[in-house]
Amino acid sequence: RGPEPRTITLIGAPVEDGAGRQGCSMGPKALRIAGLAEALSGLGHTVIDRGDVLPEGNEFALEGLAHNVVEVTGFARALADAGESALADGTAVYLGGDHALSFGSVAAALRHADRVGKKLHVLWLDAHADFNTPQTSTSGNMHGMPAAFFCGEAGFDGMLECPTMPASRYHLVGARSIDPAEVDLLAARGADVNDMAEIDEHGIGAIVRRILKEVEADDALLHVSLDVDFIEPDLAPGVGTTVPGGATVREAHLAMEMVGRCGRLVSLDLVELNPFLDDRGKSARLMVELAASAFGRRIFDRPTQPA
Ligand code: NNH
Ligand code: MN
Ligand code: MN
Ligand code: MN
Repeated sequence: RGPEPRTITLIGAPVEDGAGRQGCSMGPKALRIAGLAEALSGLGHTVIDRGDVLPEGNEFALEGLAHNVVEVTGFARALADAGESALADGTAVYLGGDHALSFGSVAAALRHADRVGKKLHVLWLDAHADFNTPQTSTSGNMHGMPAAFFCGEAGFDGMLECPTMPASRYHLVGARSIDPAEVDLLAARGADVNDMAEIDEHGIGAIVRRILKEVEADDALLHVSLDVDFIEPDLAPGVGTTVPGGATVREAHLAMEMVGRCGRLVSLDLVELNPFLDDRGKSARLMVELAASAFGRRIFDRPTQPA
C-alpha cells in the first residue's frame, strides 16, 4: 500500500544571490532533469509544477553586512506568496536555489500555520545553522541568515510580512560549522541544535524521533529544509560550502523516511544544489531520492541502478 496521496506543488526558486558563489540558479533545472516530478507522481501523488518564480521588484535595504538584499528580498516576497497559495491546496516543494529561498518558504509556512490555527516546527538539515543577522554575519551572505529571520531576530524589519516562531521550534540537525556569534545567539534563544557528534552518539533515528514527538505533542505542522551540505561531500559534491563529516546516504534517508511517516509535512526546501560543481548529476539525483523518501517511498521501493 502506497502513501496517502497528496497534491504537491513544485516551486522553482532560482536564487543564487544569497550564496558566496554562483551556480545555484541552475538548481531547479537540475532537479527537474533528475526526475523530481516523476519520482513524486510515481508514488501516487498529484504533482503540479508551477515553474520558476520571478523576483518581485523592490528597493528594500538592510543595515549591517548583507549582500544582494534587493535580489534576495525580491525572491523571498515572491516565494512567500507563491508558497502560501500552494499550501492552500496541499504541500509545496521548493526547488533551490540557495538557502536564502527559505526566507520566503518558511514565511509561507508560517502564514499558512497561522491561518489554520496551528503551530509550525522547522527541521533544518544542514552543516550550518543559518542563524546570522546582518549584524552578526562576517560573510554578508544571506543564505546564512533565514533561520534568524523567521525566529524573529532584529535586523530584518520590513523585509517580508510573516508571523515569527520561537527558536525552540527550530530543530537543526547535522551541524558541524556554526559561527561563534551564532553559537551564542542559538543558545540564548533556546534553539534545538543537534550536531554531528550527537548523531554519531545516539543515531539520527533517535534524534529525529524526539523532534517529531515534539511536533506531535504540539499538534503542529512541519517544514523541512534540506541543504545539500548536510550530506557528506563525497556523496553530494554539488554544493559550494562543503564541510567534511556529514550525514551518510542512509542517515539522510532515514530522517526523510521518518518525516514521510509522520504525516505533518507541509513544505520541503531542496537547497544549495550547485550543478556547476556537481559530479554528473550525482547530487541532484540524491536530492530527488531524498525528497521521494519524505513523500512515502520505502526502502524496498528502490530499483537497482545499473553499474
Ligand atoms: N555561517 C556562514 C555564513 O553565514 C556559512 C553559511 N553557509 C551555508 N549555510 N552554506 O548553509 O556565511
Ligand atoms: Mn544552509
Ligand atoms: Mn549549509
Ligand atoms: Mn526542543
